[in-house]
Amino acid sequence: MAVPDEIKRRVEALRREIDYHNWRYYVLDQPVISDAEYDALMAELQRLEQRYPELVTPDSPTQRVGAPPSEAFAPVRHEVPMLSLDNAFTDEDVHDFERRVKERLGEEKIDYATEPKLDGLAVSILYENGRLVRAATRGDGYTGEDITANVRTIRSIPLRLQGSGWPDRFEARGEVFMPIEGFRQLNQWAERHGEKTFANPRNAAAGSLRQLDPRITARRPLDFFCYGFGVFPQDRLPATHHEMLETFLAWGIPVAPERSVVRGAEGCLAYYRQMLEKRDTLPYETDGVVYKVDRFDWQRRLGFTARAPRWAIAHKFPAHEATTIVEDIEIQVGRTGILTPVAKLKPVQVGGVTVSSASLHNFAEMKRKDVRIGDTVIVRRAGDVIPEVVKVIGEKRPSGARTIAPPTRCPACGSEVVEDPGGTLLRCSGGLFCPAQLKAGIKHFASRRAMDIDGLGEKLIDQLLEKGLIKDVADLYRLTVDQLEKLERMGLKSARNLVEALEKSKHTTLARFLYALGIREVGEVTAQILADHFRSLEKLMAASELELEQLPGIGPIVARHIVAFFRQPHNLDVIERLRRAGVHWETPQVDATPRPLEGKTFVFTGSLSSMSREEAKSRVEALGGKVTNSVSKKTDYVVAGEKPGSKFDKAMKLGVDVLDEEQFLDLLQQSSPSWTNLQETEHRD
Ligand code: D41
Repeated sequence: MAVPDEIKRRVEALRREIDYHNWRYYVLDQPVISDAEYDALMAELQRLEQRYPELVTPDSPTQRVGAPPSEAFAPVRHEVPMLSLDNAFTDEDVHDFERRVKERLGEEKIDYATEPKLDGLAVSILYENGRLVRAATRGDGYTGEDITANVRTIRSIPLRLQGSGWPDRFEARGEVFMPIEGFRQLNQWAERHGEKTFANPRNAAAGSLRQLDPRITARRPLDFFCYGFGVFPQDRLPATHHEMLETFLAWGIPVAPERSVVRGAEGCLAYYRQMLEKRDTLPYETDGVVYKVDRFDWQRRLGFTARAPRWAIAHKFPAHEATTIVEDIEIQVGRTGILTPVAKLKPVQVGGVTVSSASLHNFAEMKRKDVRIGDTVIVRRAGDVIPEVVKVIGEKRPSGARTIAPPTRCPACGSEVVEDPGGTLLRCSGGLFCPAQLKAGIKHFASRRAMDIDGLGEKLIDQLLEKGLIKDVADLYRLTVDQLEKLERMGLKSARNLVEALEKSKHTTLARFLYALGIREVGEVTAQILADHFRSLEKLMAASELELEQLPGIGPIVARHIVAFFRQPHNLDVIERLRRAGVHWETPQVDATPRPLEGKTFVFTGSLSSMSREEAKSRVEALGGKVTNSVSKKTDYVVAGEKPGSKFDKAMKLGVDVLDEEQFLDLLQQSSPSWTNLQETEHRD
């Protein structure tokens, strides 16, 4: 049976339209239709292709995951070698580079195209007659591997080009990378499912591209920015690199938005500083910037050395990772007594900051990574997270490298150490008799989201405790300018400021006050729930476990901690003295039924085993949340059941929180009045 012409035309029109919207969405980040409209187009195309399989072509937007898993990657010889880049590390190096360029060209005013240097993998993508026909890794620069099937799954890379005027045959070259948010999601997912996590976005991108099964690659949040070309007819080139990039963009090939054109080495350095400043806020990891002589005729005159062009240079940022030595492993005691092993490091510069310690998270993690005193380790500090030990360099372990055993006594107070029910955490049982817990508790009390006492830092708390000026948080309000002024690194001015900050902190809210008390398992969310419900401290203090358990998100464990806290004579005394010192708050306004998911938008994909979609929807709505059908940046949660669809991939791409069924049930439990058993994440100090 022949396919009717109108069907053929409709299929073609749908593909053009979907390609266009893909480009608007993934490359320009300027969609012109809603996700629902897009989904409808895709659904129509899929329906028609199912009905008329003879119409399916490899470049149809439905065919991103086309090829079956392969045995190995075939070698690809690069017709135009993929050169490497020389590096500059200092301003001086950049000036030297420009001096060489000027000398060779005999020109004074040089414009440079500048772009971020992405930390990913270089690939070359061949287009023939506007269609993606092959993609290859860089390999050794001369021979790479055929990764066409995997590259086709990267949504921002067009299978068919937009616009017009492309040469019959050309290569776009650029960097495949994994955006930071997608990397976080991927690792979180892997961790929850007991799978291997990746050390950094680059490794994750490499691991994803190296998959022999493109269905796996398709699940990975990969992206691509083009930075140049390989095969390309000489007579079709524009005059400059930056025009070339604009041309690629018009054909639907993504390029980095942060690109620019600058004049001279000074312009390059200004760009460098600007990008370094922005570095931690960019959605992808960079290891530097690249400067390229903008004019192609000048590039040709400059030519190449054996391995790299003379017209380009990479100016590296300080590394996010560094190698150093573990000099000691200390045990820190947090506010709730949790013992955390911390690696004390030989100080090292990481990403422009001196790092001398890195968290090992817990003893299980320390054992898994097998970190020992004397080891050479790789430490990593990306964005604004706490530095961590990525891995031990095994070959460099000295013969005497020592492990430390999980302690049976608290290193700060000697109290017995108990294992948390979960099994991974160890805890000091000393409570407020433990000076380390006391100190962390005071720090928490003063913290911004608790009583917000400006200027009361760790060092100062140390001094106050040492000098016996305070024994608990209530004593803070008896401190005088006179006493404070005499402390180290304090002056009259700081002493006055602190007393003023203390005075100001007295006016607070019940929720903040409850949070500041540091009751176990009572984080900000629970404190708010308690404040909203009881509206008076006295009523809360008189509540029974049973009564507390009736509240949304409060389970037996939390209830027990709350009751136990208010039974401690010491705690009652501190509260009494705080109130006598003048700590006060307004009675919170009455609130109607709690709507803990108010303002939150959910999207479901795949099937849930414990309830139907309908039921899941009504559960979310009962708690004030909203359920929609398509994922966008405004979506708060995507709930992925069995066999999730494209919404899952999209969530990964956009960095939307993805919950599996278990996490979703947890969230419902935490939020719901009838289901009780909150496990609020404990804030460790
Ligand atoms: O972002 C990058 N990693 C990047 C890499 C970039 N922005 N530009 C690059 N330009 C080149 C030349 C000048 C040779 C076309 C590169 C690379 N090369 C490159 N990446 C890996 C090896 C070389």
